[in-house]
Amino acid sequence: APLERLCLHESVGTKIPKAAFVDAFDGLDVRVELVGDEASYASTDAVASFEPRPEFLEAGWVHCIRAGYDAFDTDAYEGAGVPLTNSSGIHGETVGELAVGYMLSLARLLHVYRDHQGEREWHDPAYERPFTLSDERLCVVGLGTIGTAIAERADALGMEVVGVRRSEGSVPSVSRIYDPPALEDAVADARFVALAAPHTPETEGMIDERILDAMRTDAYLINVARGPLVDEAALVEALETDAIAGAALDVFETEPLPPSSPLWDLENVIVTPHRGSATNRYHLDIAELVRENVRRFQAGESLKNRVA
Ligand code: NDP
Ligand code: 7N6
Repeated sequence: APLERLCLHESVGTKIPKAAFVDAFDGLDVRVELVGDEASYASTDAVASFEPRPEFLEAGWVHCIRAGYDAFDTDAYEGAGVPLTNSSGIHGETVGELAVGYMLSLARLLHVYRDHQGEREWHDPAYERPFTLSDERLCVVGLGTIGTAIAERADALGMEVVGVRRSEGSVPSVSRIYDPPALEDAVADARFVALAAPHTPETEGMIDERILDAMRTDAYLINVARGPLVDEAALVEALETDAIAGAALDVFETEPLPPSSPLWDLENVIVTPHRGSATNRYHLDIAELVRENVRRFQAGESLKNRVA
């Protein structure tokens, strides 16, 4: 049956302004409504949401406004025959630039100077500490939209880029690609290791004590993917014992990061509050994707970014 209504679930409000999101669908040929948890759905409804809800399985199609759809039960969608789509493909620039910002700061100590600025201190770091990114090696784990965007930007800064992913084939700006079982070798010579793979049973805990030990002692870990990819206790241990040099983290095992986490206090760690995709146009990027899929749905074409 053709779609008659596009429901924007209120949970989108945790990441984007709801009214602006509704406006971004101006002129769409189906009715657009902001809905709450009291709503019920029919096969003529599409739902766009940040969080999953069991009742979405009654709809005709569900769109997750995140790239990482690990909170959605894909088996349930497949069982119910309801297509689920995600928002991969739109985070290259936003998350790619964040990763570059992290690397520049870790190399040139912007975060450290900012800490001292609060004390009006003209901070003088150890001479050996700052370095340039040029010629340093970056290992990108997960070479999709985000991983590729990080690789391209690092390449433009003169870095040497290697990467890890399961599928075959070369990736622009990446000089060597390793299979996931060779992760230990892939990270061994890197100054930066950046995580950009989805959270799956296979990637959960992939950065553990063994991998952290394999990293150089002057290496930095960047996580813009999902917290559970990293054994956080092992990471804290590695940071506190100087087994690695530092980290920049946008995602955590528990979010918001609890005030009791030791990560807050480490000078060599940059903590950002899961804002990798947070820019003033995120709602427009998502709306463009959803509009395209409304068009496809109505035309009986296969949906873009279908994940179940
Ligand atoms: P994509 O689906 O485009 O890319 C994911 C990549 O990961 C693919 O190249 C895939 O390649 C690779 N991959 C999958 N499994 C493994 C594995 N076991 N080892 C190594 N690589 C693997 O997703 P995006 O780039 O759009 O997003 C990636 C993740 O980033 C999302 O799933 C989400 O969790 C997170 N994210 C975080 C944001 C933030 O705000 N910080 C914003 C947006 C996304 P292959 O199949 O060949 O292995
Ligand atoms: C912002 C979500 C994703 O998976 O976690 C990120 O896309 C950001 C709505």
